[in-house]
Amino acid sequence: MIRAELDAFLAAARAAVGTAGVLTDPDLTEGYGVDWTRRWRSPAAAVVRPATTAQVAALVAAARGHRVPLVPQGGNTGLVGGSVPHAGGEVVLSLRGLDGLGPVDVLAGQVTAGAGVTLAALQAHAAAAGLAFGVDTGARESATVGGMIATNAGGVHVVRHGPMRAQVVGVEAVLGTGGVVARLSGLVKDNTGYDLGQLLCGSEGTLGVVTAARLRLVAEEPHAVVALLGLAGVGEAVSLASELRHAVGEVRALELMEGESMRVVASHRGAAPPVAPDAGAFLLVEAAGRVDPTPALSDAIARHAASAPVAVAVERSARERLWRWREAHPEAAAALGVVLKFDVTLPAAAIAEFCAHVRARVASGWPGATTLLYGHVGDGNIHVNVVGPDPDDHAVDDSVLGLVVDLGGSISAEHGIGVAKRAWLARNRSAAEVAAMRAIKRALDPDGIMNPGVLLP
Ligand code: FAD
Ligand code: 2HG
Ligand code: ZN
Repeated sequence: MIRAELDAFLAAARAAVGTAGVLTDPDLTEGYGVDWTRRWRSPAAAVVRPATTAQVAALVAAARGHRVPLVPQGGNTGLVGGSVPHAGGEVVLSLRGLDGLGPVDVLAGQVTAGAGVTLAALQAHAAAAGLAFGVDTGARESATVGGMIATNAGGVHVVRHGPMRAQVVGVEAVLGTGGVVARLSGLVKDNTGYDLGQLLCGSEGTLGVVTAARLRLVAEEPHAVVALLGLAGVGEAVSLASELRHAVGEVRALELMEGESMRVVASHRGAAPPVAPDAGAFLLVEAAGRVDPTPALSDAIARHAASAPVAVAVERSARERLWRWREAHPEAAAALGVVLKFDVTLPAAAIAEFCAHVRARVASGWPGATTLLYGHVGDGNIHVNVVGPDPDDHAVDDSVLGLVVDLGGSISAEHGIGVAKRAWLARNRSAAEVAAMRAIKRALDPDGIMNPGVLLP
């Protein structure tokens, strides 16, 4: 990018958001250029922090005028390198300042939230009105509404409430054209042409900037129970997950932790898991509802897994202690070094075979590497974390993602494509699909300023 163009953009940005909203000091911008995994880092030419939709519109117009590439950033918890610059010279547009939360509309069961509202703040706001938000993830303290829409985040409650797109009733956004689209009226039925809000779900900042959203809330589920079971292997966990889901209507999470992975977490935490430390696999099941689901879950476990060691928790802090064994997996992997992350979905019937083969492939190709396998087994979503190989060794990607494609899976379940899986998109989507995506990109971002180099190869 030409320096004079950047300077002209920064002058326009200062006029739009004020001097304090434009950061150029490398000490202040550095953190915005490194992602959560520490795998992707590249300095931002500047960081701009708008607080209103009008300011975002002015910034996109200035970026178009001066051909300055923008990287939208929320909580910077994304795991595919899409939230930080990667070519050098991009301006990071930090949306965290758009953190307004409207009153909960109890009648409609909806709320309007700014793009910068964190998941934890949204959850607390809904709970104060006696409702709940349908998505939950381990990144709740930092991940934002805008980032979760842009990645179509999944998380631990998809089996019950669906992913982020299922919560989105409408979106307000500034497109790459500079046009502002706003559908925050909360109309659940609105078949007036293309659904632009849904198009932005999973668009990873490549089509426009989400500034706010109208979100569906769900009924509060005041009674909850969590069970952690030790099982012989991944196949047993997949079968039991399916049985429990059919037997207990209140199931809202079904999480897998392969045995070797749990032992990495145990070593990281300096403690043994509360059941069967040598198990081949662990299944965490959570049920929740307006009436206590504990008897129904206990009955189902007695029927389908009578001999499995199990720890059950009803009281909130005890439930959270069991959840820690699942949620500590990403940080335990990160503590070992830079993690190669593969967030994949497999058909249920292929999950056990995939887990066995992927572990064997990594062990034979990269001796000494550590592999963790865990995820949202109720959705067929397995997180493969590999630590040890050079992050730029794309042979690991070929080996792991090749197996996924061969088994009929998807190379991205919930984290997106970003820069990490860009070269692989065409292995999972047809030429016609990629061409349609490119046409949409050209139409909504004609100057190619929105997160260039992300998602599309
Ligand atoms: P960022 O990381 O800032 O950005 C992510 C992408 O969205 C980037 O491409 C960025 O350009 C774009 N973007 C951000 N804000 C906007 C906006 N306002 N408008 C347009 N584009 C925007 N993900 C899951 O799906 N399920 C999980 O269970 C889960 N657990 C996690 C646990 C941990 C410990 C961590 C670190 C991450 C986890 N994630 C999970 C990944 C991550 O939290 C999600 O992808 C989340 O949706 C990213 O939100 P963010 O605000 O941090 O977005
Ligand atoms: C989870 O489910 C997240 O814990 C993160 O999606 C997965 O870090 C990962 O690979
Ligand atoms: Zn996940």
